[in-house]
Amino acid sequence: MKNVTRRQALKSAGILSAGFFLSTSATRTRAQAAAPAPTGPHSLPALPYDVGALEPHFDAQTMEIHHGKHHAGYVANLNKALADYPDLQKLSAEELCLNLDKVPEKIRTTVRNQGGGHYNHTFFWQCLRAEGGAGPEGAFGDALAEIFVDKEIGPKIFAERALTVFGSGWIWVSMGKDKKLIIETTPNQDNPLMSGRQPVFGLDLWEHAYYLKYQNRRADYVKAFGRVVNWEFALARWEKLMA
Ligand code: MN3
Repeated sequence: MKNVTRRQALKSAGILSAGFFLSTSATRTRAQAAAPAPTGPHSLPALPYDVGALEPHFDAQTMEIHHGKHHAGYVANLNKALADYPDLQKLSAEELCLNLDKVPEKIRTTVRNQGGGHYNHTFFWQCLRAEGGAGPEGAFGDALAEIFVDKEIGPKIFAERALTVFGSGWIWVSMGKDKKLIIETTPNQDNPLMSGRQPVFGLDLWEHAYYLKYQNRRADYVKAFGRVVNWEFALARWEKLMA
């Protein structure tokens, strides 16, 4: 009964009319005129926690701007870039990152930057958690220890590598086809997917991710990250990739 009512409501609102499903640019223009919010295949996912949940390590204002403005901007610009490419609109941000060579040259750089930005931030929010706790034990802990030297994420190689990124970029722990973990850095909004690897967790090193609270002190920001790593998420990623 509920479904029928909902269907009738949608029908009377014109949403179920045949024209709505036509992906012509005329239809899209009308839809945009009716709703100025970013439309398109990609949408901004909600943060999996409150903007203030990671205080005092990551401050609420930074999280709010980072998610609500920066990430939202990547989503809006990605949708804009894909407006005339209905086939590409069917691909997820991950699929776009994995298939950049199939994206027409005209929009390839934009899709790389904006699609990468959308994928990276969606991934990054999941890498964070209030009171992330101690690093993982077991086989994942051992695999990490090999690249971190010890299980502390803050002081060793990860942090040193994070400081070597010049300009804007990311640092990742990622897995190649050989199932080995590596630490890698990427410029701009590039990510491991674009080089045939899968991210296990990552850290945004753009100044917009930390400047309000830490100004130029990137090392302090990386150290703070060590307190809010969502190790459950990282472990789940690792287990899935190892399977
Ligand atoms: Mn960012």
